[in-house]
Amino acid sequence: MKVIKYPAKEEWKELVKRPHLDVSQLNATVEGVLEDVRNHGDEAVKRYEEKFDHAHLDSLSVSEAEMDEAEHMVSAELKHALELAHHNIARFHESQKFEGSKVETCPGVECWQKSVAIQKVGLYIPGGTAPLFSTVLMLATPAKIAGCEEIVLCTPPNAEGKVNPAILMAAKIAGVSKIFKAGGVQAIGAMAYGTESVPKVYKIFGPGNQFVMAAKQHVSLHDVAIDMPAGPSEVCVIADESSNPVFVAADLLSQAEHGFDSQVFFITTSEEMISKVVKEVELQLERLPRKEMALKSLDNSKFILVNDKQEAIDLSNAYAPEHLIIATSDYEAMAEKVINAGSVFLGNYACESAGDYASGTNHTLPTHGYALAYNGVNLDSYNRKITFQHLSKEGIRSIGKAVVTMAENEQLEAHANAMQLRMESLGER
Ligand code: HSO
Ligand code: ZN
Repeated sequence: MKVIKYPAKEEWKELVKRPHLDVSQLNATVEGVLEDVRNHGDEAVKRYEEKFDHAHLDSLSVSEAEMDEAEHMVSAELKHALELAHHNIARFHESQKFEGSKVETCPGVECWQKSVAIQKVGLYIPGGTAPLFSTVLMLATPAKIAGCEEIVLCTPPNAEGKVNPAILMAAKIAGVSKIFKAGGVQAIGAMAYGTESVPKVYKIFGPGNQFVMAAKQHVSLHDVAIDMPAGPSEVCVIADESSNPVFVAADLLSQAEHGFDSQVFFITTSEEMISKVVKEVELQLERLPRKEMALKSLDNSKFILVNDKQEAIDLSNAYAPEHLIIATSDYEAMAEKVINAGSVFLGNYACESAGDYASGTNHTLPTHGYALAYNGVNLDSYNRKITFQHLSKEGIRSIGKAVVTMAENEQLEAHANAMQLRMESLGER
């Protein structure tokens, strides 16, 4: 933990910097695997599964029998938890449905938007140290609500060729149509290009390691859309003298346990709070099975003492955190001032874990400062807004002359002509 007291504004730029994420040295490997998958389909995917996941697969698809088996392996308690989370995520994302209305911009000129679901989407769920079945709910639930016809999910199998049962259970609850045993770059390639068994999709969602990130970036150049650029997960907690140091420490640790590169940022107006939180972090850390991971990321964490609340929120806005917890007594007033963040948690009880799992908001959020320009996954991530327009004869009279004048001034005679002909047909000139 690095404690920084009253940093000058000129130092902020350095303070909010994330470690440089350069995936370019992985590009040669990643592009090689992608090309192989593009050219050799299932055969290449299976070969890389053997190589990287040590899984020998006859088929990439998860069968009905495997789905049933998984259902029996998941405890009733976890099933209920998944159902509760799914219910809340569905409720919140259903409330995001777009109600477009027709607008008459001029007499006889009507314009409107319609939200239309992307037909085929691909979801990537990493395996690794903690299989994130919650991410299945976060990605598949809005896809289903949006009305995507095909929801494909890829996730790596273990060495026995099996997928984590909770991932399968979550996929079933959220309504995923097809599940494949494929991880890493080969999974991204399979969904971007399509193979004999994996359908090609139009947009790929989901987190992953640096190889997956590089692969998503690469396929997004020509072949498929992606949800957003991604980096290590991060949290910023703002506290004052009224905050609960036990809760604050727990929230910082919940972020730190994600990975050795997780970003933990703590801003406070109270010097006393810093020492209380540091003490609590040390205490709680001892009880964590992922202590080593948390310790590494805490090493890079920053605990910052600022002069007042305005400075606290300004610094947070400059950092643009993926998650922002405002645990101060005046959280409502401070929330009004948030302009850059992925998802905001207010008060002493809104811990990040609530949003990570079950409150209803999405946990796929912009990291690495991308919150300056991106938002997290929501219902719109699975839709396109298609615009429509209709012009009546009156509409031609309303805007015809303006269109012709503009076209002529852009020296685009064919454009002018397309309108001119219609005007003439109505006896206009
Ligand atoms: N905090 C992660 C999501 C997550 N946490 C999944 C636990 N499981 C990124 O928002
Ligand atoms: Zn988390």
